[in-house]
Amino acid sequence: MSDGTEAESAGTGPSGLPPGQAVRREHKPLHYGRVPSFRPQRWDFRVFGATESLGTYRWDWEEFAELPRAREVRDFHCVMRFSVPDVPWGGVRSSDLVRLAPPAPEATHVMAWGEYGYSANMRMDDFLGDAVLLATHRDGVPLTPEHGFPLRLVVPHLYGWKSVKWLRSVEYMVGDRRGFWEERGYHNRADPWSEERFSHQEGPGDGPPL
Ligand SMILES: Nc1nc2c(c(=O)[nH]1)N[C@H]1C(S)=C(S)[C@@H](COP(=O)(O)O)O[C@H]1N2
Ligand SMILES: [Mo]
Repeated sequence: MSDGTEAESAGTGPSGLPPGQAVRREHKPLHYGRVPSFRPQRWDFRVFGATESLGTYRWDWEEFAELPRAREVRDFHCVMRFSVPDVPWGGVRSSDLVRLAPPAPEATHVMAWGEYGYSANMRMDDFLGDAVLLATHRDGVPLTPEHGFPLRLVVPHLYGWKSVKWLRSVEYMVGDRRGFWEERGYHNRADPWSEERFSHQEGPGDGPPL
């Protein structure tokens, strides 16, 4: 019984969300462990590992604030089956960071490190995705502590656990290694459009052996 409107495409929700996701407008903070306190004198952000120079890059809070800034509005998809539509983020583009801290040609993946050792791995091309930000702002104001103040990664095209809150460093890697949730049963890549939720769904070559 067609009313002339387009049928939903298979596996995709009516709102254009990835399959298996429902809208939740309120961005309820979700994380493992406690919210760290920010001490600007002690805070730094580092890029290390397989850099082109083999050296480590470091910015203190004042220096980080001088980096070029950008904005992106993107849906945010958590593996717990909710999506927050149209989240406005502000911060530094991963592509600008990589320009300032060039990786060695052999670097294929990155590990994003948060406070307390939380981590998430991703391919270099996912890290360099066009809307990926090292975000300091949400809705035009600084992040709240629960949402990652002073700095978080936002990788909107992958499930939310890759968007590391309280980001402190990025490690360039030659080859892949699993991060915190990727070692604990979650999918190595985490593409929500393919519902890459769990590690048991991985095919050969999707990630390092568990
Ligand atoms: N450091 C850290 N970052 C984290 C998490 C965490 O437990 N620790 N949880 C992730 C998960 S599962 C999601 S869905 C998002 C939630 O972001 P929000 O709290 O801003 O909604 O943060 C991600 N980043
Ligand atoms: Mo999540």
